[in-house]
Amino acid sequence: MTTTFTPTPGWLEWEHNPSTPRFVLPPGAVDAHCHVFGPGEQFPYAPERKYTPCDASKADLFALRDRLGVSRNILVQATCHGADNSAMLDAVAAADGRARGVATVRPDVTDAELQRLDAAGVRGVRFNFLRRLVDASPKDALAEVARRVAPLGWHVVLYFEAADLPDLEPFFATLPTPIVIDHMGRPDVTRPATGPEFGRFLRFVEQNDVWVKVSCPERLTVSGPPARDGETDAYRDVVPFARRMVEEFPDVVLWGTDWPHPNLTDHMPDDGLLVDHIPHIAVTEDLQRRLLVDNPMRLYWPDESA
Ligand code: 0GY
Repeated sequence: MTTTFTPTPGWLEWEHNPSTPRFVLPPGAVDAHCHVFGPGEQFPYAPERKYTPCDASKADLFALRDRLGVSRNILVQATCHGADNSAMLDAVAAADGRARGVATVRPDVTDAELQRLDAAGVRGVRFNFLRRLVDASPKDALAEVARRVAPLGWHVVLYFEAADLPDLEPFFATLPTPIVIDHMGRPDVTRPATGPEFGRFLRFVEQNDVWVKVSCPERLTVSGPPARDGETDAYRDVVPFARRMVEEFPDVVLWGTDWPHPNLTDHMPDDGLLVDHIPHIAVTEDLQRRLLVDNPMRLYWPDESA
């Protein structure tokens, strides 16, 4: 018997007809943060989930990839699938070597399972600290997961909000793996990009083995999305943060769409316009190549990296 899932009320469906970007991505560009959701009938959502998404299949993802001119994807396990990585692994397997995965595992995961995930293309685990998405995991359980995956050469992807960084920073600094931070640590973009809060984040990046995704302007913006013509306003309040990150840390920044954009109720971004945001934050071809190709290749496909 299959189960039918009804998306959480108020949930916006992802954009099925994104504009074709004006900005042409360089050959080999990697979307380093995206998800697949279900389909629920084939890959049921986790009983402990905090939301039920609209289905977003691997075929939908690959269609978007080709529409945007992306070459490769990093599929990040979303909380609605809990620690059942099957939908993500199914998509990575279907991508013909053009995708890698970031999984969720529990501390009691077996070595055999970790080996299986590694062989399937997983290169990291994700720790999520957003209270609206997950119940808090004890730090010692997370530390145990990090200890278990470190020998595989994996990294830990961290999702947290800027206000929580002071509390979490001592724990992050103990992790024995490289760290990848989602969405620039979710800064409050009503504060200055030159102010002490973002400064603290930049210091943390400087002092640790950290990579940063300059992703999700659509989640961070307060001024709102660009007009459909893309030129009028490229998420302008987010630009100073992302641009500072890209210019001060050109060798550890990554970019991603965050498709299919879970948990958005105000506006659903046009993924074509998210691509058009890139030249506003990485203003030279050299910075664009590092952000979109060189850095993600070094992290996820080191054997093929130039
Ligand atoms: C994201 C976004 C979110 C959700 C998840 O794992 C998840 O459920 O990541 C969010 O609601 O902010 O950026 O991937």
